[in-house]
Amino acid sequence: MVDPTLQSLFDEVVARNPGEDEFHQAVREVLDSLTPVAGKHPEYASVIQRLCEPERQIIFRVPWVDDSNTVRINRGFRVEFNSALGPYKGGLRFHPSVYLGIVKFLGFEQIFKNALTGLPIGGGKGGSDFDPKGCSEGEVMRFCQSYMTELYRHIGEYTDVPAGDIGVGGREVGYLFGQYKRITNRYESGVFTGKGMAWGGSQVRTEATGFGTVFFVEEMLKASGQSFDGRRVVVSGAGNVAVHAIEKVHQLGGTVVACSDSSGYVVDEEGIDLGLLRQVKEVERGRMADYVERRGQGAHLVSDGSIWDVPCDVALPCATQNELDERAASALVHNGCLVVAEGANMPTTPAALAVLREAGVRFGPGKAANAGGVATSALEMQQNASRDSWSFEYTENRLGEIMRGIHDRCLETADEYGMPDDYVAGANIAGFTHVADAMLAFGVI
Ligand code: NDP
Ligand code: 2IT
Repeated sequence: MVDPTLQSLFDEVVARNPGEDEFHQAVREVLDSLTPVAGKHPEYASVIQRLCEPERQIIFRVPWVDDSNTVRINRGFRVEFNSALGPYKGGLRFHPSVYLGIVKFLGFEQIFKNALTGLPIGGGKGGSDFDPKGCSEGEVMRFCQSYMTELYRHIGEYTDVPAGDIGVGGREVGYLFGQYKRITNRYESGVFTGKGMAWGGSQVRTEATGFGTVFFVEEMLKASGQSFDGRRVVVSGAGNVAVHAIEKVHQLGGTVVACSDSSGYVVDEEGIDLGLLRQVKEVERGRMADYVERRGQGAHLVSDGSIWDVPCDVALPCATQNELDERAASALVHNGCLVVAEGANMPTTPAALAVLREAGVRFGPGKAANAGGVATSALEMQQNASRDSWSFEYTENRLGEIMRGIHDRCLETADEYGMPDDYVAGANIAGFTHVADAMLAFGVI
């Protein structure tokens, strides 16, 4: 890091949070971007230090009973990172890899992402090391109910508003919200987002992260005189974000030729068959091999390679953190990739980002590119607060406007600080200054 004050703040974060590699990585990336800000505004130094310390961290036991009557124990987390702009807002992740360092990296990123949306939401994240894979419906329900039996006392529509993330979709949100309602005896719709349409959900929330990412890339392409039309696109993952990114790319005239899950990736030169993919992944909760088997000739599965070896014009990592490494970035550059944008949170390693930058590949960081999900969550909260519900078309237009606004804010901020076309710097600085100004106004709290 160039700035010695920022370097010492970073060293302190590492020393105070040992072993939390992903959190260090997320902090480092933001602090790296803040060098020009720290030079201009020394008054922000104490804010940066406070921003790196969550306002509150909750870790709890989640006991549940599996189908064979065995007691199982998982660990639950909720990190309430920053409430300068609104109630803590951010998803819950259920995945065996979850530990405090993952929840803190996600919560930290969420602060800046949420600020970028321009909507009144603070930053938080939560989850558990529970693995829903292979669990029965009853086991997932009992786990969710036990998790909420502790979480309910910490959340509320004006306090902390969770939503989904990896391993937490509509089914889990239903069980979680249902248990909250039962324990509190309140129909408090605004306490959770990503709800079903029959019980307070918003149109477009399910699609929002994937759609929003593609809207963002559309703007990136436009900024260099291009479009999606006729482009080859690779999307990693096959979950909520990936599926809706694929849908929107196809609507805009591009072709998604590969997608993946943790069992491998599929190449389908004709374009991924979205109907079949959704049937396999969302209805049957199957694997990529099931897609290939049903799709027949033309599609093939690669179970031990990197999806980033598939040549493409646009690459959209939509699975998980650090899935696109230096070697993958080199392969993308070698194959002439024009744009990489993060549908997932922090999927690109710092070394990979350096390779893409060096080669002049346009890069959309997750804080900006995937902000459409949480932005639409904030629209869901607005609808809940006014006991209203908007049409699909109106809500999608709002999402499109928000994504174009974020795109332009990134470029304008990057320009203002002398780093044209650097979306990473633009997103980090614009998000940071918004939160920092609110924190300065509040005094030392
Ligand atoms: P889902 O659980 O719906 O899907 C996740 C997908 O990524 C699955 O295909 C999964 O494969 C794959 N995946 C997850 N972990 C790994 C891993 N360790 N290695 C390889 N593949 C993996 O989650 P989402 O689509 O909701 O989330 C995807 C990403 O987008 C995450 O980074 C999340 O934080 C981010 N995001 C999500 C938002 C949302 O609104 N849902 C909003 C903004 C960002 P498998 O099923 O085999 O595990
Ligand atoms: O990473 C994210 O932005 C999300 N998982 C969505 C959070 C939300 O509150 O909608």
